[in-house]
Amino acid sequence: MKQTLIPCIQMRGGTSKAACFLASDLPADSAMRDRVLLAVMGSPDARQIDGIGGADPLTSKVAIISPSIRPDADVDYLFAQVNVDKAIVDYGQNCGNVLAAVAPFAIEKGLMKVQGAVSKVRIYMVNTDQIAEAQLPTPDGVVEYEGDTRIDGVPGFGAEQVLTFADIAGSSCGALLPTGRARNQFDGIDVTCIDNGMPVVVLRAADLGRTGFETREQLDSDDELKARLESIRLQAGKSMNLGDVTHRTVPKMTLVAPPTSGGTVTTRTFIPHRCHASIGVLGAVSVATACLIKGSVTDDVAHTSRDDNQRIVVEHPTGEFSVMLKRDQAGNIIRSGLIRTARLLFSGFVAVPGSLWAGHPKENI
Ligand code: NQM
Repeated sequence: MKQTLIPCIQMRGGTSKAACFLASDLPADSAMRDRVLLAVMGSPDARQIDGIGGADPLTSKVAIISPSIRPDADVDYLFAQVNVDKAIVDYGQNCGNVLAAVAPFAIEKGLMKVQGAVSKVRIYMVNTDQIAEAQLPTPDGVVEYEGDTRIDGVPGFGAEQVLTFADIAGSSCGALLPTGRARNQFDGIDVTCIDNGMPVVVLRAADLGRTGFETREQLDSDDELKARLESIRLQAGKSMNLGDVTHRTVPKMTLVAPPTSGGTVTTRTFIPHRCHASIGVLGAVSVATACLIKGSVTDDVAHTSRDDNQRIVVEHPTGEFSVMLKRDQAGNIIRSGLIRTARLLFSGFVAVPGSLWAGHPKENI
C-alpha cells in the first residue's frame, strides 16, 4: 500500500518543535485526524522511531492552522500535544512556544500578506478561546528568520518575534485563581493553583525537601518526588475545574525557589511528568503572575517590586525567561508580553501509511 503524503511545514517555535499543517490538509474527521497525527509523530513509542517526533514532549507537537472567520483574528491556531508513549492526542492545553510558529507559517502558506518591514498577525487560540498578537520582521516581502535575538534553551540567534496577550486569565480553568484562593493545601503541602494562559500548580521546592536547583536529569529520575507531585496534581486538577487529569497534560507542576542569577524566581517545571528543559511560554506567564499575587506560595521566594509594569525574570534549568506584565490600579494583570524566535526547518510532505488514511483525492501517490 502506498504512503499518503500530507503537506507539512516543520518549525521550531521558541524552545519547542512542531509539525504545522493547514487544517484543510488533514482529515476532517477528528478521530481519523488523531490517528494520522499519532502516525506522523510515530506514537506511541518511547523513541518515536517510526515518525518525526523527537521522543520528547517538547518536540512531539502539532499546530493546525486555518484562516479565521472571526473579526478579531486573522488565523485560527489549534494546538495538539501528541503523547510520546501513549496513543493520546491532547487538545486540552495551549502552547505558547509553538504559537511563535503560527505567524511565520501563515505567511509562508499565503494565508496572510506581508504588511511591510514588520507584519502583525492576530491569532485566535482555539484551545483556550483567546487572542494573541504576533509581530515579526518581514523585510523584502518575506519572513526574516535570522537576527540577533537569543533565547535561552535555543543555540544561536534568530529574528525577534514579539507576542502579546490582552486577557488570558482563566484560559482553561475559568478563573485566574480557579480554587478561589491564593493558597491551598494538598497532602500537607502549600500550593498556588493559577491559570494565566496555562493551568499551573506552583509549589516551593523546599517544602518537598528539594532545593529547586536540581538538574532536569536529577528530577526526571527522582521517582519519590514524581509520585508526590502526581498525587498533588490529581487533587489540584479537580479543584481547578479540570476534572480527572490522569490522562491530561495539564496542570503543569512548577517547583519554585529563590533566584540565583539576579532574576525574580527559580523554577523547575514538570509538564506534567517529565521535567521541562526550560519552561513553557504560557506556563512562565502563569508563574510570573503568581509572583505578583499576595498570599501565593511565591511570597517569601520571589524578588518582585511594586511597579505596575514589571519584567519578571523566571529562571529555569537552561537560563531565564522574561515576561512583561502590566497591572491596572486594582492590581489585575491586563497585558503580558514576551519575546520568542522561530525558524522554518523543513517544508514538504510528511508520509503516513496509506492503509491508515488514503488522503484527500489528489494527494495519493
Ligand atoms: O506553556 C511545554 C513548551 C510547553 C508549552 C509544556 C508552552 C506554554 O515549552 O505555553 O509553551 O508546558 O508542555 O512548548
